[in-house]
Amino acid sequence: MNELQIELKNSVQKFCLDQIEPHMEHDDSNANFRMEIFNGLGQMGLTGITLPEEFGGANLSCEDMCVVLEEIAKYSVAYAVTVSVSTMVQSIIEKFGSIDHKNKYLPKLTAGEEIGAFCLSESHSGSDAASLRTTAKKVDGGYVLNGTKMWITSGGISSTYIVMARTGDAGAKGISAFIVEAGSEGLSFGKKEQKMGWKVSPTREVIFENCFVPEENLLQSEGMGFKIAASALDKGRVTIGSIAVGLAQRSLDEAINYSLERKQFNQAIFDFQGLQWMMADMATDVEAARLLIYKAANAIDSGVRNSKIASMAKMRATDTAMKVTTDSVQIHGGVGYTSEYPVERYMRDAKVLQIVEGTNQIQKVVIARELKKEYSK
Ligand code: COS
Repeated sequence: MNELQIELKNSVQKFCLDQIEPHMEHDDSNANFRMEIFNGLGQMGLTGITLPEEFGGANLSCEDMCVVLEEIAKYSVAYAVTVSVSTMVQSIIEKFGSIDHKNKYLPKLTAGEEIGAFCLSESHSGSDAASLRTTAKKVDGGYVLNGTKMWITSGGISSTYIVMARTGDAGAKGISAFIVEAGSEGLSFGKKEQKMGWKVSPTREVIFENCFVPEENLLQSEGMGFKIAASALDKGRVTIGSIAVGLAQRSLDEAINYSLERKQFNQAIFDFQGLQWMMADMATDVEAARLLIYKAANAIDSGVRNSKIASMAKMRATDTAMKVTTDSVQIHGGVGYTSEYPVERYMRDAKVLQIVEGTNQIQKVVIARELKKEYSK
């Protein structure tokens, strides 16, 4: 880590210890999202880290963003994910939007006054994203959207929705991307999903019923929607991976600290070689996952398309989080399974990391396709 990253990490840690950690147990039980925490992260310049300064961003690298997200995730995966997805939305607007889009939407998003949401999945199109059925019919002056998006992170609390909808034929080339504002007529939200983890972050259906979207809210041109979504996911997968690294690191910290204190058979349980080997494996896996995330982040920072390394990093980091959080509960024994200790929450928060932004099985599809391309040249 460079000096700036160490400084960033320390200030994020202080904010999280003061503002987030004290609420986590209560808010997890009550599925309570606090907008003031997100606003606070915004005031620290953390909600638009990679965006240019002219739109209120911090103009930092993707690697810097990974350092920040890793640190937030040690205290709350939910707020880290809210920042990650909202920044993905900003990156889409910054890369594919017009100057008017950027001036209109970015400043409040980068400042953390508002949140952005990414709407791709539908009930029958999760992994097979190109089969989505939400339609955008061309009408005078714009498009009319109809359909339902599922499992949308920050649904209902976001101001700006990037929505992929079908303007053309079946398949990826018939999909377009739109900016839809909260409060648009015909936009509503389904029930909050009752989830295993990520309870603080609201996940909802986003419903479009004859929702009119002005023509200027089409991003790029008709048919570009799938490419816009896929390239955004290349970044989103890396940032999700960095959140997994933070969660895994925190779970490892908890396991080591507990095992140094807990005594059985007249010694700290850390001193049993069986547990030492577990913790050595956990520490090695976390370190390896972090290095892969940094490599993928560096590829983004150098502007090289990075689908293969992004998928590798997302898969390895999130599988590591699942394994390390599970082992941390195991090391804690009976109390680890109760809410007296936070490690049961960490294990619940880990699971969906293997599913969101493309399941880890889909990451293998992406990796294998890229390998085939490389080796067929
Ligand atoms: N960047 C830019 N363009 C990309 C791209 C990327 N990362 N990935 C694909 N594209 C382009 C392709 O080049 C292709 O364009 P051309 O036909 O002009 O070459 C187009 O997009 C369609 O791509 P492809 O043919 O690979 O589409 P598929 O339907 O075969 O994609 C997978 C299959 C599995 C890769 C895709 O559906 C996927 O990623 N699914 C998971 C979805 C997901 O992550 N959902 C989570 C939602 S957010 S929680």
